[in-house]
Amino acid sequence: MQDDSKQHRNSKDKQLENYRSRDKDKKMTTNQGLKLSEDEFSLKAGERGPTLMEDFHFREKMTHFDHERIPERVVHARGYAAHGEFEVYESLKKYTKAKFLQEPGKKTPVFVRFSTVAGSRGSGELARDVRGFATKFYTEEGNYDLVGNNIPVFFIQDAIKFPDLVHALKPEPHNEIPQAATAHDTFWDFIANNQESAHMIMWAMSDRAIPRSFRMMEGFGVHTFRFVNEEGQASFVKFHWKPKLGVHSVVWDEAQKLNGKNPDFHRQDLYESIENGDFPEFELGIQIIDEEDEFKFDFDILDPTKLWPEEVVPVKIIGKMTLNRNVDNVFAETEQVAFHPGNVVPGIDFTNDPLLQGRLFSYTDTQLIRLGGPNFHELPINRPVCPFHNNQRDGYGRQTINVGQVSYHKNSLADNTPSTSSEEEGGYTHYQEKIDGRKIRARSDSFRDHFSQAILFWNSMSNPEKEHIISAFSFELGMCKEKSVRQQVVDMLANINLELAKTVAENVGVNPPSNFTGPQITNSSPALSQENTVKKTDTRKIAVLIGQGFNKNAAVVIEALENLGTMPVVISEKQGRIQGREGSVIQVDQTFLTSDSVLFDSVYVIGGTDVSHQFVQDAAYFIKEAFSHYKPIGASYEGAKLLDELELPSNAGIIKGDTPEDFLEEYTKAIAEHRFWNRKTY
Ligand code: HDD
Repeated sequence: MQDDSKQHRNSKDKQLENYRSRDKDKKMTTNQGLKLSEDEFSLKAGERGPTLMEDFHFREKMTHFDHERIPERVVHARGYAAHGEFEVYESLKKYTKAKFLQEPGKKTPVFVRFSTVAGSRGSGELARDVRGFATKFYTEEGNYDLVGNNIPVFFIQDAIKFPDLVHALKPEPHNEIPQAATAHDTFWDFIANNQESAHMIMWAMSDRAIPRSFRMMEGFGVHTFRFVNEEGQASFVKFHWKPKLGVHSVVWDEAQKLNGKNPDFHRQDLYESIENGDFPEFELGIQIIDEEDEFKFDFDILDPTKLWPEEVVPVKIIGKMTLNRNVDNVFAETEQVAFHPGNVVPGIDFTNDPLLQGRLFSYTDTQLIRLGGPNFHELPINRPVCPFHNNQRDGYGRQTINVGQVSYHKNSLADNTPSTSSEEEGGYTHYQEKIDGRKIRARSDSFRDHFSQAILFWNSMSNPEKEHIISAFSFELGMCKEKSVRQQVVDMLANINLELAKTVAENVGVNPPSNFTGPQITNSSPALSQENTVKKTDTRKIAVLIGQGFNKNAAVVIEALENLGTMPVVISEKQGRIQGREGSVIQVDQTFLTSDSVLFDSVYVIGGTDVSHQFVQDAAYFIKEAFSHYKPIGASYEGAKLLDELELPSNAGIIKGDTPEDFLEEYTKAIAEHRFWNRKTY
């Protein structure tokens, strides 16, 4: 639980404190402050008679309940958020005048909401889907929102197609099936008929779409934005969040099982890591392209289906975000937070990316319906930490009491205030980009290459990653009923890689294309492969399978694992304490019934001399499942024997040993490795 007595950690927290209500130990009242004498029985005409209309308490309580729900977000409905802070490593003065990026060491409060895109508010979190990664910086110059995803490109190039994309990916309208999944005809029909999606669909079918944790995914601003410095000089910028724990994923079979075993797997992981003090950290990176270099690339930097390969435009790390506080109330904060890519501060500006331009309209519009009117900026979570004054007035749920008779500009009665600010005073001025063009509904020719970067992505994948992509396409298309849709997608894949297209075609029963039809692209970008990511043991969850008569030294290994930053969870047949040899005792955290291998990163088998047949059976199932998901497996004492008896088809990632000295180094290395793709499974 949060410690209320703690000093307020930053300016946002201090502001939120004004709105917190602590109801424990208080007297119950109506919303009018009237103390209540009874809250269980409605007011009736006689003990067995009808309820009376005059029962204001019943009416108030019931009416409020009847109105408790608000519309869920049209996309990104399923999300989870946390508070934190962003600290700048080095001044970005050279590129931007944004105040929160000027001084090394400066800290800015942030609120981050992670989400899936397609599913409803209650859907499983392990859907194969893009993840939203939206950050609100509460800066001294107003709120700056970086509303990104965990994939650096997007499906479409122009915002006018967003409703089509979303209609296609949401459950089909005639039967509202399937929930939180793109494995259905309309989505793939959209992809095949809107081939600008080729690059993004490769990412969406890659391991990126089934992250192990919100803490282990990258975030991207996607669009090209503009930095403007004090001298008015502009440069193009792309934003990256890099997780300190590296980028890691689960496997598809595991994801599907997780959705059943624990549909809250990602939020629980985030919530618990923050409660445990293992604060998730992401470094902020920027890629910069000078204005004069706008046309030096073989792609259009305004095209949101293109990334800037890190090997061509390096990512410069400029700061770090630490998520260090869970919300007090999910509805008040996570649900009511309103992001908007148009929330910018001086020094950050837009470009003419047509997807970004459309987003600049959509977000305010959606909040108006979702949050019920134009005053959502007054909700505590959305309030800037700096003062805000203007002549906007009234509307549903207005909270501010604007004092005085004047609510217009210009005026003389209030000395023409609130007054505007000059640029020097911090007034926002739009970058004076020269625009010269005809009014036209068209796509720029420079946006027409849909396949080069899809190929670059494919070329950059390791073999296991390529296999996962093939399986993902085969699964998703395999769920499409219309053969023509499957065929069209496979034909589209022939523009990316022939082997990919042919294998998928065979798997989904359509004609394999005979020729490669895309551009000749041979380069790759190693930064895109998860094989090259950071590999660490920190906070990895280990299922420790332990039974009656366990070796008394087991506790030493478990403690050592804990000291190495992993999170061992003791699992046995029954809850309570179990007896080891020579008087040793251990407390069981979970049972085979309440737990499952998919909830863990690794299994460590200890066993015992007095275990039952049931224990052996349950442990065998647990181990085999972890094994088939390529997870590292450790074993000591009787556990090693149990493992031998299973005759697993491969030794890759299987570490045995009885003492911390002969075992831990190799085992923790295996845990950091995450998965052993070279393992031959069943
Ligand atoms: Fe969007 C929500 C990210 C394109 C319209 N979007 C939303 C959220 C994220 C993104 C992370 C959830 C924010 C939260 O947690 O509350 N969206 C993106 C990215 C895009 C993108 C990275 C492409 C680069 N979005 C996009 C387009 C449009 C929208 C082209 C419409 C023109 N997005 C919305 C929305 C949502 C939204 C309908 C739903 C809920 C909300 O805004 O607050 O307005």
